[in-house]
Amino acid sequence: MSASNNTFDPVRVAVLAPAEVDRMTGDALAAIGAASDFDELKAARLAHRGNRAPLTLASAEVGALPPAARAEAGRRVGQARRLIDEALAARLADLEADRDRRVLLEEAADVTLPWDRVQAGARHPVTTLAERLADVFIGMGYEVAEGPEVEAEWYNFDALNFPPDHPAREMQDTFFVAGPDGAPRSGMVLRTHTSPVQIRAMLTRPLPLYVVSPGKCFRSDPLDATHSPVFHQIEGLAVDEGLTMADLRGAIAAFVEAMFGAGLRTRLRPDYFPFTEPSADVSMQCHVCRGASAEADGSPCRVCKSQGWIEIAGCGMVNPRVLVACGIDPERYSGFAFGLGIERSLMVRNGLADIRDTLEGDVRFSRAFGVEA
Ligand code: FA5
Repeated sequence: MSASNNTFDPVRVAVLAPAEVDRMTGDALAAIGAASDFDELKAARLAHRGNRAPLTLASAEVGALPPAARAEAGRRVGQARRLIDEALAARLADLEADRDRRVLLEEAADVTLPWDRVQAGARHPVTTLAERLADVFIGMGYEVAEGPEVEAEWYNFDALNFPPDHPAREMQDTFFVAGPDGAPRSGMVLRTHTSPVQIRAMLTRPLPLYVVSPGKCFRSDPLDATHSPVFHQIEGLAVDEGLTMADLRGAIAAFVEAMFGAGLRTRLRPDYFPFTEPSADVSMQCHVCRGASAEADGSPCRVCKSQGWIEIAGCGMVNPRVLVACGIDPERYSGFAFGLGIERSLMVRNGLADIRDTLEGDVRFSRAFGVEA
């Protein structure tokens, strides 16, 4: 600010002269009117109303005028400021209205467009079937238990009463994890079934115990129409006082009816698993011909190959040696277990001829099952 200039005529302080204030106002209004976007308007505001704007600098001179001149100069500058501020506000409102109009047009959603052009992702049918199978047992009071896919041999074989020389341990069935020093074995395997989860559950959960364990398994089986080196199983295990083979039959019958339809009979035939005694394989009446072995037109049933029955699972009463290995008193507790292949169940349930269809990731395959989120 200049020093007090009592002797000066206000009109002679050049920057406060009416013509000069009008010129500054005119410049400002022209710049504001010409601003075609928010950036240009901001630049105009800084240039004409900012700290270094000519009008701001001029208004600093008002205080240096003699009192008589000060009021008039102050009014002039104040009015100029008001005009510029109003112009800024009006231009800002115009630009905002323009932007809103443009956004409305550019971002409008055409609600008449077809909505199903973009394919929604969906889970694989093996996953949804595994969840459905687990849900049947959850509905019967079972809990879901999980275990690692890279498993200790002890859980996968020893604790399940596989003798050391059991053929299932041999290289053709099992992927052994190599040791760190290049040794062919490390004591770890890719689990060959979900049964090791039985052991983990018995070792860690309180009794009585009702668990179901879906999961991925690995075997060095060559890939063909019914075998895959990577597949899924679901395992059920119950350990309680007084459980018998009748409870096992009841659980399996309830499960088959829930998955394949009411009224289908189940059949148990003797089988062998080291971890169950007695052991059985489970078949269900063919859900297509319902045991008639033939289709409605008399041709052989394609699903059960005219057998009338379809094998679906292995099962049995938990071998007392397994209970002992898990620290459970076999005099007090008994248990039953069952396990089935999920891809094979999907094949039976949906009439698939080739397990490889479940592996290839072709969306046309998954789409045929419908989109289940
Ligand atoms: C077992 O794995 C037993 N752990 C099942 C069991 C559990 C029995 C509890 C008793 C008590 P198995 O080797 O039969 O059993 O395999 C079970 C199912 O896994 C088979 O019926 C089949 O559906 C599926 N499966 C086995 N190998 C393959 C494979 N390479 N590809 C696809 N599915 C397979």
